Amino acid sequence: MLYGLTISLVMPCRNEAKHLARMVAAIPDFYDEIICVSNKSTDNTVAIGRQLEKLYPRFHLLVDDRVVSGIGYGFAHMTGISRAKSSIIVCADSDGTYPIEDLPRILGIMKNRSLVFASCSRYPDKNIPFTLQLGVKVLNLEIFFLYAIIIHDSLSGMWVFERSVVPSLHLTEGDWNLSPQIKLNAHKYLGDRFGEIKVTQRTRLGETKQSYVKTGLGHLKWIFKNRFTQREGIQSAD
Ligand SMILES: Nc1nc2c(ncn2[C@@H]2O[C@H](COP(=O)(O)OP(=O)(O)OP(=O)(O)O)[C@@H](O)[C@H]2O)c(=O)[nH]1
Ligand SMILES: [Mg+2]
Repeated sequence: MLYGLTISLVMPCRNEAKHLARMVAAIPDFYDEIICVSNKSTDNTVAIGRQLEKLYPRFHLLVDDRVVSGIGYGFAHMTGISRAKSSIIVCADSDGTYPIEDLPRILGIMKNRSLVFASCSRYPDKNIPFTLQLGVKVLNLEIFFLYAIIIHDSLSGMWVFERSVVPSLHLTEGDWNLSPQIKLNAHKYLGDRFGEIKVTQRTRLGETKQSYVKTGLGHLKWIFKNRFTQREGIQSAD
């Protein structure tokens, strides 16, 4: 509970067993509910999640093994979001990269700017590798030319929003493309109640498994296609 608001944290999770316990132990008390959604984990993520459920009543481990071309990041988010009960939902990766402890500041800015959806932008940040920054910049530019939206971090994986706006987000993408979709739809359906707030990213816990070029090209294609064909509706595992 923060500023009189209940808070749910939703985290997609694949093969994060090595540091899940450490990460969950460090989550601030103001999160009333922590929902971790494993997708096709092949390590001990689910078993460790079950142990954590016994230790922490606010922690829930869900499993959603649906995938699109092997990826279930979007499905995991949609399932977690549809199960979240609090008035504020925070979505963030479970690899320790996003500053979830920064929520009091973020909510303060949202209140001042009358935002109901904030995407937490990692850019500009000179410490992030140049090639990654360049990839995100190309996608930001694509969004600018196709949608006339100025966005600094089209791929941020941390979003803070009121639960009441979930139906307006029209989430459908089961793979990585949920990330650009949530921002484009928030902008489309919420107008100036959508905004970006700068955060500072940390180094990932554990090794990266991301195929940056493949995922980036997938985003480039999806952002283009989405401009001309849009599907609507949230999909959950139920
Ligand atoms: N549920 C689910 N989670 C995933 C999947 N792939 C990755 N994740 C999780 O989603 C988050 C983002 O994935 P990452 O592998 O960190 O991808 P990234 O942030 O683009 O890349 P790096 O952090 O640089 O490795 C992490 O918390 C992963 O555990 C998936 O297919 N399904
Ligand atoms: Mg990551």
